[in-house]
Amino acid sequence: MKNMTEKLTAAERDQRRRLAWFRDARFGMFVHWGLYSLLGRHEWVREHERWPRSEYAKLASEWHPQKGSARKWAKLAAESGCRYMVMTTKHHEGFCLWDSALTDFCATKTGPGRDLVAEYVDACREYGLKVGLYYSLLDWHHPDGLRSLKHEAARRCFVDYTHGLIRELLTNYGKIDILWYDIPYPLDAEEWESEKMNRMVMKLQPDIIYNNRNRTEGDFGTPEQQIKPETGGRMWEACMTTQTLSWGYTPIDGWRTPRECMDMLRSVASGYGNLLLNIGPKPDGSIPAKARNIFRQLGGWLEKYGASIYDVTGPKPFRNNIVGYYTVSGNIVYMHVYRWPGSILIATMIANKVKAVKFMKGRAITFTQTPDQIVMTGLPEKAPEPLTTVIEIHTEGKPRYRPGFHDLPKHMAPETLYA
Ligand code: JFZ
Repeated sequence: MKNMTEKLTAAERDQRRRLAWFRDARFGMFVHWGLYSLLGRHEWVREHERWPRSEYAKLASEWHPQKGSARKWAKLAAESGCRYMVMTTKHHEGFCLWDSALTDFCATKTGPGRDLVAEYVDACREYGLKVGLYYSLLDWHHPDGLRSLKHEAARRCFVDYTHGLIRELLTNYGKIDILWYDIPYPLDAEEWESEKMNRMVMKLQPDIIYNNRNRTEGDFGTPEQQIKPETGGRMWEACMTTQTLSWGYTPIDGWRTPRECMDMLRSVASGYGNLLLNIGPKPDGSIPAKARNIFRQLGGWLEKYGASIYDVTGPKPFRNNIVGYYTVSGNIVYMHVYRWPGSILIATMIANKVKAVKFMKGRAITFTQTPDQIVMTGLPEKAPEPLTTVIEIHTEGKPRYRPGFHDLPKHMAPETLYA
């Protein structure tokens, strides 16, 4: 990212404006819901089990989700400290969850008999959440979804269909905050007409942000199932499952623990990115209990310690280590201690004089400071907060970094370090 004093192009300035809310959003809820939810064996079930097109399509008439489902997700998301949601409006299976004029393979003309995207968008707004729409470019249902690779006439037809569906989504539901493209197989950017697609998106929704999965750079990166900050200040969002086995609903037990999900949250905060944490609702729309519990626990923790996660900058140049991940806000360095070391804890890298050390929302901590270390003593043997304990280190002035052995260029290296 260029700093404030550098000249930005108009496009960069506009991107910065559009991304402003997203930079500090930190936590969102991803929802994978579609015909695959009925089978409960992964959202790729049609492909994994090689379902014939017509057999799979019959599921559409068997799907009868309950009214008010989206409101329950949005309520849970809002109560859990999420600031946005993203829902699959069409996954690879090709079924459109909204009222489309371009296909009959959609929610209003089959079993559901209702516009599930409209219900979702309304629910997000009711709970003050930003609205994200996931859209898979890859389409197993459309006859030209694969043929488009080899035949120009098929490509023309399929690309028109694709741009048309995206146009519907961004025209008929008011303000949309995120367009979350997925898998651009089988075409390349030129064949998808991705630049033109983005121009249409921006024209319909001038404030929207979109990701990088239509073979263009997009506004943010999307590391998947890994917390890997983008370099150069580019905004990023890690999408992660609460269930190791599947994004879509499955009754098979592969649940992550709340603690593992907490680890994701402190990691993204420390890398100045966002976490989009997934639920796969059951076909009726209800949320699996284990997923609900994960969100509730993170929500409870955030209610208390949210200030160390939202509206902070990443640790740069503070580096994470096995016990402590750092975030910074004003004159406070927050240490997120995930693996509690016992009665003594050592913080490093802070060049400023430390004025006070304390448990966030708790008691003061006794410490001594040398030029390189802040040694905290008299700590409990067990982690006071099992999900992650937050320690506040209050510095005199804005936190500055004290370099270590590996940070210094040769000419600056002192004779000895850590003396
Ligand atoms: C895709 C989908 O296939 C999957 O079902 C789910 O919706 C997920 C969020 O996105 O899966 C991907 C997409 C991109 C990568 C890996 C899996 N990737 O870039 O490594």
